[in-house]
Amino acid sequence: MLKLHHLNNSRSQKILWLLEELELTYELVKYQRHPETLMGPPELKALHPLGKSPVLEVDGQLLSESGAICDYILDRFGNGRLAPDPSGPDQLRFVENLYFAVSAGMNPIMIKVYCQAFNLTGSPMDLAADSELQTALEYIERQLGKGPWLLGDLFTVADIQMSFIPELARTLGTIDRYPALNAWLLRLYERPAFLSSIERGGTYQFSITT
Ligand SMILES: N[C@@H](CCC(=O)N[C@@H](CS)C(=O)NCC(=O)O)C(=O)O
Repeated sequence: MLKLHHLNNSRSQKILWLLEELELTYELVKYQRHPETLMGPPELKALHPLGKSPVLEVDGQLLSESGAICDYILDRFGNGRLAPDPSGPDQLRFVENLYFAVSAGMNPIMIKVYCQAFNLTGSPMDLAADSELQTALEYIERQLGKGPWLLGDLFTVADIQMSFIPELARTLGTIDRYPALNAWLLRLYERPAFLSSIERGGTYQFSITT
């Protein structure tokens, strides 16, 4: 039995979307951010020592970290869907994208978020993070030159995971200078599984259309 512990307006939306893409049966447990601090509620902190969302519960066992959750779901339930042929030419970039989306791609965003919170906007640290963030966005933009998705014609879980980076980047500054990336996000939002994830999870304020 799969249960997704889902925080509103968070990267947990990506896992919800992945579950919908794979048409899996799962239970959804919803948590709401505090309206002012935006932190997760105490129930989420009590659930898992890391206190973050998403958390996937599998037959009573808990798995935190969105990257690990994606890996687990795809390994166990993917049956080759949403991924390239592991021995084919796209596998290396696929894996790179998946890890980048939860590590180096997110780091400058988190640094900028903290700079904003602690009145360090415009500081050397903020500017360095901004430069790293532009590199990340450029990396996505360049990959979209060969087709509708990051791996050309093949839609994969990397598209889902990576979409969180420009969505958050937009809350920190403009992403208008990346036309392919903007068109890709709009294309992603048209996927039926994305729409059902919104139906099930509720509004998602990081969508570039909100
Ligand atoms: N590296 C973790 C980060 C998880 C994370 O920071 N989740 C945020 C939402 S995007 C959260 O739970 N925030 C609520 C809080 O910190 O109280 C992952 O990829 O799952």
